[in-house]
Formats: sequence, C-alpha cells, structure tokens
Amino acid sequence: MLELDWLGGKIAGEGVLRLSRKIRDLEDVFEDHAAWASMGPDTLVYSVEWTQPTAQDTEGGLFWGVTVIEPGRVGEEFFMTRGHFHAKRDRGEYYTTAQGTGILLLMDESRSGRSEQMTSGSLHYIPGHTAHRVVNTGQDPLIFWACWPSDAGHDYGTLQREGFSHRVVAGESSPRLVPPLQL
Ligand code: S6P
Ligand code: ZN
Repeated sequence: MLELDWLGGKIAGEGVLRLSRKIRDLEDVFEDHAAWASMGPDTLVYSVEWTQPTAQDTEGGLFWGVTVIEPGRVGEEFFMTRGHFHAKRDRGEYYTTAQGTGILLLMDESRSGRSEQMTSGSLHYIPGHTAHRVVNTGQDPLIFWACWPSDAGHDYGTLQREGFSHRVVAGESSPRLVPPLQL
C-alpha cells in the first residue's frame, strides 16, 4: 500500500517513480528564449511522482500521480508543464488541485483552446483527443493529483512541433491569456 501526503504532493512507498523538469529541460517550451537562457539551468520548474501498478500499455489499468509546479516565471510567462496529448488519443484523464492556484490549458486536435481555473479542491476532467498543460500562476507551489489510463502514453512531439494554442503571461493585475480567452 502507498501513502499520500495530499497537501504536500508526495507519495511514499515501494515502486514510486519520480522525475523532475528543470529549466535546462524546457528550452523549447517557453517563448522568451533570452529570458530562458539567462536563468540557472538547474532551476527546478516541476516534479512528478507516480505509481504504475500495472505495466504501461495495459488496457483497463490506471496510473496515479502528483505534480508540483514551483512558482516562477520565464520572462512574462509563468512556470508550467511541458504539456502533451495522449499517444492513444481517445484516452482521458482526471486532475484535481490540492494546493495553489493555476490554469489548466486544454486544446483539441483542431487547435481550439480553452482553460479552467485551478484552485484547492477543483476537479478537472480532461477528455480524450485533448492536449493538456498546467500553469502555476500563484506565488506558492501548485500541487495537483492525476489519474490516467495505463495505456494512454504521452505524445510530446506534436506540441513540440506545433506549440499550444494559448500562453499564460503575467498581466498588470492578473494572469492574462494570449491570445485572449475567457477564463
Ligand atoms: C500524465 C499526466 C501528468 C503529467 C505531469 C507532467 O498523463 O498528465 O502526470 O505527466 O503533470 O506534465 P508533462 O506534460 O510534462 O507530462
Ligand atoms: Zn496526460
């Protein structure tokens, strides 16, 4: 059995997998390349802990994990996840926010974008065929839990080539979507 630190964003127990993404791993993700290049390459942007109780690709299995996005910006753009479509496009996912404030960016395969506000207790259903990226717009770590199908896989290449439909940047008084989009 595994134990969750729900608000701290940690999973304890055997077989927990972990990864972290630092500034140096995210060169193609942020728009302002000069701002990116001026930052310490080892600056932590986000980390993920997750459990795979079945083999990857098992039809009908589920994975469970947590992502912690640090507060910060690259130029005007807030720290965020790389974002992806699922390799098996029809696979959906749930996110739920434990702590912090952010924006879930969603984009369908025809590049139509929308967003949902993330705040403690918010639950987000990500349908299949929908790219998803999370942006930390707050001053504290943004911690969210996720549950996704074992055979969903990750397609990072499509966004690497084509980018996301929208970006989230610091506005004068509140975060702003570019191009504008109803929050
Ligand atoms: C997996 C799920 C999350 C992300 C994590 C990091 O399907 O959506 O666990 O992997 O939030 O984001 P990314 O875009 O770097 O995988
Ligand atoms: Zn996903």
